[in-house]
This record gives sequence, C-alpha cells and structure tokens, in this order.
Amino acid sequence: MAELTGSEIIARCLQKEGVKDLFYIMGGPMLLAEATCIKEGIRMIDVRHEQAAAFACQAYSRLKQIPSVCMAASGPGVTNLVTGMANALIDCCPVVALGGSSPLSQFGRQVFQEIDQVELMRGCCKYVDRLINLKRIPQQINFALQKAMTGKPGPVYIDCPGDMLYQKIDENLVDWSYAGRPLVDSRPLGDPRQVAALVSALQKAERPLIVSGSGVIWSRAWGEMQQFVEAAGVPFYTTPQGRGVVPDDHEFSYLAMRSSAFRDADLIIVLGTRMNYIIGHASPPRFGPNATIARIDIDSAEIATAARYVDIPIVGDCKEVLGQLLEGIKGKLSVNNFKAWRQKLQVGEQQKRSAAGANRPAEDGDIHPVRMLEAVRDFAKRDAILCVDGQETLNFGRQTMSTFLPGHRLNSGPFGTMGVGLPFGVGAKVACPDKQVIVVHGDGSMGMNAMEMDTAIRHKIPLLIVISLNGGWTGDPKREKPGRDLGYMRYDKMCEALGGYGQYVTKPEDITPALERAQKKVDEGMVALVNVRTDYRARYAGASFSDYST
Ligand SMILES: Cc1ncc(C[n+]2csc(CCOP(=O)(O)OP(=O)(O)O)c2C)c(N)n1
Ligand SMILES: [Mg+2]
Repeated sequence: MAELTGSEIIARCLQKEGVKDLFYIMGGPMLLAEATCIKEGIRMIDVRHEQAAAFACQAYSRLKQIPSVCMAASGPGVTNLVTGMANALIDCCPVVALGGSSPLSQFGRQVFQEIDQVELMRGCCKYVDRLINLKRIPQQINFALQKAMTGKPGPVYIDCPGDMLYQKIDENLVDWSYAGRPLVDSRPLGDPRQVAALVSALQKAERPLIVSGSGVIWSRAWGEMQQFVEAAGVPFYTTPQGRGVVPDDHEFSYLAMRSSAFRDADLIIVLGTRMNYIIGHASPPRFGPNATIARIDIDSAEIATAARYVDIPIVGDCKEVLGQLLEGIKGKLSVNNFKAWRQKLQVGEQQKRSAAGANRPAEDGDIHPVRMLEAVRDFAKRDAILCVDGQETLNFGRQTMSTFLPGHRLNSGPFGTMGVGLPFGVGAKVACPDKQVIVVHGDGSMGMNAMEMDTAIRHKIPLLIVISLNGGWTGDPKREKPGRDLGYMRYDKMCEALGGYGQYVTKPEDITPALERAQKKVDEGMVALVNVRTDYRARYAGASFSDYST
C-alpha cells in the first residue's frame, strides 16, 4: 500500500483533470508538486515572472476554452501572481493558480514567507480555497476547475501550505472519486417568453444590431452567431477581444461605422458581454436613449445589475439561446429584413474607407505606427493569432488589423494591463502550436515582461514579435509627460543576446522584408523580433475610455 504526499496527490489530480501544460516558477514548498507534475507527463513551462505565468494561462484558456493552471512559490511568488489573477478576473478568464504557502501548523509565528495569501487573492479571484485535508485534495482541485469554468468564468486560487504538501497518506484513504470528474457543461436555455419577446422586437425593429463579447467564445457559440446574423440580416459588432467570432470581413460587418451604428440602432442585442465601459455601458451618448435593449447572458446577476435597464433579459447560454432564436425567427424574419439599414451602413463604410487620408497618416521621415500595423496586417496569415499590447499600439491596432477566427485576438483587455502581450503570445503558441502567433507590442509594455523572450526561446515556442519603438510610453507630441521617455531601446539586440533573431527597422519600405526574414526564422523554430522605430508624436485620437489621458 503506497503512501503519497499532498504534492503527489496534486500532480496526479492535475493529470487526471486532463491538464496538459502548466506555467510556473519553481520554488518551495512547491518543488515536489512540480517535479511530480513532470513525472505525470504534464508539459511544465517555467517562465521568468509569475505574473507572466498567469497571463500565459489566460491566452491558453481563451484559445482552448478550458481552464488553465499555473503554480508559484510561497510569499513573493504568489504576490507576483496578483496582477495576472486580477487581469483574469476583470477579463472573466478561468485561470487556476496553485500557490505554495507557509506551513499551516506554524501560521502566526512569522515563519519564512508568511503572509495571508488567501486574503490577498480573495479580491482578485472568483473563488479561493486552501488545502486542509489530504483526503479531499482531489475534490478541492476538481472544484477549483469547475468554479473557474462554470457560469461566467473567472480565476481561482488554491493555497497549498507546506505541511499539506509534504504530509503523507495511504493512497487508498484519499477520496479519488472527484479526480477528473468532467466539468459541468451547463447550457441553460433562455426563458421561451423572453426569446419570443426578442423575436417580436426584431420584427418591429428597423435598425437592430448585435454587440457581442467573449461569452460567445466561452460558449463556443460562434457558428450559431454567424447563422443568426445571416438568417436575420442583423449587423454585428464585437468587443475588442471578442473579435473573430464572425470574421471581421463578413458582409454584415461595418467596422468603420461603429459609432454611428451604435448611436442610430433602435434595438441593441447585447450578446455574451458585460455592459461595462468597453461598450459605453450600452448607454447614451454612445447609444440612443430610446433604443430597446435585449441581453443574452449566462449570469443573471450581470443582467440584474446592468448599467442600463434591460428591456428583454434572457438568462442563458449564448449557443443555446441563439439556437432558440434561429428557431423563433423561422418564417418571421429573413435576410431581407433590414436591407435599408445595412445599405446605409454599407454606404457610410465605403465613404469612410475611401475618404482622403483615411488610414494614411502623414509621414515626414518617422514611421507612423499605423504604417507598421498595416504591414503586419498584410503580412499575417488569415488564421494568425494576434496579441496586441501598448496604448497607441493597441488603439491604432484595433482600427488597422483584422481578426477572422474566434479567440484569435488578445489584448490588454478591460483591465487595461500593460505587459500582457508577450506572455499572451507564449500561452497562445503553447495552446495552438501550429498557428502563426504575432505579438505586436509597444516598447514600454514590452519591457515589462521582456524576459519572456527567454521562456519562449528555452522552450522552443517560436513567436514573431513586432515592436512599435516610439521611444517611450504612449505618444507625446508636446513632450510634456513625466517619465515618458525611455529612449530607443534595442529589443532586437536583446532578442539576439537571448538566442533569438533580431531586426531593427527605421525606414517604412524595410518593414515587410524584415517581417519576412523574421518569419523565416520563426518557421525554423526560433523566436524573432522586429523592432520598428516609430513616430513619438503619433497619438490615437478616437474614443477614449476614461476622462483622463494616459
Ligand atoms: C501594468 C500597467 N502599468 C501602467 C499602466 C499605465 N499605462 C497605460 S498605457 C501606458 C503606456 C504604454 O506604452 P507602450 O507600451 O510603449 O505603447 P505605446 O502607447 O507607446 O504604443 C501606460 C504606462 C498600465 N495600463 N498598466
Ligand atoms: Mg511606446
């Protein structure tokens, strides 16, 4: 009869839960758990900052629509996870972190790396737990994954005290019945009365539109969404990270008309996204005051506490509710219904795109970031995964670069976190090794997790990184911002020093050839970085999310 330590039970549970890849930094008291995970056949990717482990998990989860797992050592290892977990919370992403902690039996004695990690994580997670009984570890691990994924997804933290990790128990005394118990794939249908109300609102509407979000990704409802858009003839917009659920170049997508479509719509279907600042709370001034608001969301509390009154609330799974709507509109709505509305958006779209100077910023020597982003756009494969980070880089990127597949656009997200880009690239490439992954970074945000180039190089995770090197944080035409200037940092040389391939570009015509040379190296298994010197004055002038500027 074999005895097992808590650490070994954890590793065995993770293996039984189907965890294939795990991001971590080694350290006590987690060493035995980490070593056993390796023995269990889990791909263990050791990163260079715990924050990056949580970010990498986030990208991994978004691309696979499953929970992801990271580990950290006690004390500072866990505190370094905080920003990553907070970002996952605000992004509603199922990241599960296991953190080592000081022995339970010695809490309060000021032992090594003692700090209240459970309390610390509570505000950054959907759920927190602590291992207190070896018999129940399989249940606690399974619950963590269930809680992360069920309903509105979110991060979970499990505190692992050192004495739990090294205590032993006869393996037959452990309750294994929960280990690997399949996640509850809960797919509630919408209330048929509310679904019928939405169908009749669509029949009455003249200018309906869909604003969708990541809920469509978590529910894997993209096929149904496209069918609904096409069957009902309803134009759609997505949140920045929800892009690609229906391809950006779909005939019912009018990206350049976003502001006027929002303002003019008389029926707004908020589909699997929060009514937060990202979509202007679906409220005036960005949306019309008299529009009817319909909302489809898995989380009833989201609907009940919406920033604007929801006229037609449908609590349910996006995929199921879209299926109900597709049934409901049969014989009542067709693709011809909103022709005049679509025509108006189409004409406006064409006018905007052909307007003099549209997307063609003046250049007087320095490369405008848009020029760089257009080169990336034209170079990227249609199924590329784009990870975008930085302020101007992110804003110009949103306008310039398209996405055609669900989950294939990742960015700083609703928490506005700088430093996510490169770790997202690492997580994305581990999740989808056969896809082209392009990380487009501002130079400042690149510096935050730049050592993840080393992670990618050591673990043979071939990435293409493109930097908008505007010499500092954000555009600063008047040179007035404190702490803005960083100088023109040679990240290309840093990449070379770490064992990758680097290119430095100062002329617009050299961007594409440099991207091609770099991608060739990526195809050979290397990490490649193209450092493009861009105009420090270029400042995005579109809709701003807050009253103050960054
Ligand atoms: C972790 C974090 N720290 C600070 C900020 C504040 N901030 C917002 S945008 C920005 C500048 C980003 O600069 P860079 O990455 O160089 O991109 P650029 O705008 O220059 O393209 C900063 C520091 C933030 N959002 N997140
Ligand atoms: Mg910058």
